[in-house]
Amino acid sequence: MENKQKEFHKSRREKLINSLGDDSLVIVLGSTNIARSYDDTHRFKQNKNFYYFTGFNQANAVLLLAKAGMEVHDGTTNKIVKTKELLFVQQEDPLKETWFGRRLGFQKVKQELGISLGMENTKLGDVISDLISKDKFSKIYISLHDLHELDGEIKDQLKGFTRSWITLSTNVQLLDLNYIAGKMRIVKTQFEIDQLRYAATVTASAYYNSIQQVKAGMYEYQIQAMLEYYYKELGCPDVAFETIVASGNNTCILHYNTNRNLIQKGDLVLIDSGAEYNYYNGDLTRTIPASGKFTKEQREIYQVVLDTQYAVIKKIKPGVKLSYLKKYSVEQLKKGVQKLGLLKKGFDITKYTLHGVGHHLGLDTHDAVANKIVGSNDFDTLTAGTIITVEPGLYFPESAKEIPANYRKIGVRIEDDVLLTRNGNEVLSDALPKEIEDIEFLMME
Ligand SMILES: [Mn+2]
Repeated sequence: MENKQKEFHKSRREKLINSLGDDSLVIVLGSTNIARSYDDTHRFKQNKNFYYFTGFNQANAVLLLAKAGMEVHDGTTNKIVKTKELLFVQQEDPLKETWFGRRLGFQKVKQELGISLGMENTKLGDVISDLISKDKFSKIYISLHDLHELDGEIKDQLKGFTRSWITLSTNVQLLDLNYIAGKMRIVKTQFEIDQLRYAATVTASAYYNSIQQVKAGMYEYQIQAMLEYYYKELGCPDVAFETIVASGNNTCILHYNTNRNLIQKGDLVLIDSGAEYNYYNGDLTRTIPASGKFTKEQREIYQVVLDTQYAVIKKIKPGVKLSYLKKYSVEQLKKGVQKLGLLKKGFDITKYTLHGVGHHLGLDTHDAVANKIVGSNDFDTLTAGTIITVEPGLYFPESAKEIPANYRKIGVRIEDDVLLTRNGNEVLSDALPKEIEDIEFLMME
């Protein structure tokens, strides 16, 4: 791992323990492999909080942190050592490594990851019992969700710990790590901004290259294949989430990702996708005409969404609330639809806007935030260094009988990734066209 990245994760561990007292022990659980079918597993994804504090992407690992230090037996020197950070990793195993991939090994933890001490995860159970029995810690931070979902080697190691809760919890406060980790993750460091900028740039380039090749007669998944080819070609080995390529009436299904339909002449094609770079995510949406030219109706709806997106982005600067942006976005969309005269007076636009205006973006595509809570919570007010998506949409499905028939089967969403700067904002995906003329130009044969 590069020094810059090591420094970043180290700074996160230090910030976390410095915000806690000497009486606190932090247990950060990594992910394990999840079954897909028979003996096949899903592609391994590290737990995002664990990644944030370690940068380590192998399975069945656990990080312990304590500001006051932990006294443990170091297997390498055979001495009792005191450490503020301790990473448990999988045991080296030549046979398993031949089948499933290399393991770091506990002795390389310090050199490779910059974490003071490494140990084999077979010792986790004993170390935790020992630390707790010394009565030094009156607060234990752990993710309740991850603990509940726990599986594999770590589950076995933590059996004693979870069994001890009945007596432990009357003496020790068990606190959810997700809340403080989420609060930290909301404001991005320069290192994170660099990763997110790269993810957004690669995503934008892949869209630029793919949009030019879209035609009626293709299957939705063929567009997905092109996009994801360019992500990989440009240095992003994975996607942020399942790519959405929706044509025709499918544009009105928000998380449509079956991508199996044949694209028809005259369809709109809505593409919502993102490249993942170093675990950081891009998330863009463009809506384009399959035949290269928007129809009059598509153009009208598209322009309302585009004008709304511009108007919302203009409002983004430190101090603005995400809940306000959502309200403002819906108002703008409503005004635009009203002007077109598509609906009777007193209509409910939210039937057609369906979702909020955007979300925080980071290690998670919907980043570690309770974005449904509005009002005075920690995450609603945006500050410099936060990154959000801005993605207004209008969706008029085939079944929307109160809309004139030629305006149905039209779903439009336009999404960009926006960084809050000290005085305003910067659209990280600004290079990707979204004006009607620019898209039509790009799609010209
Ligand atoms: Mn999004």
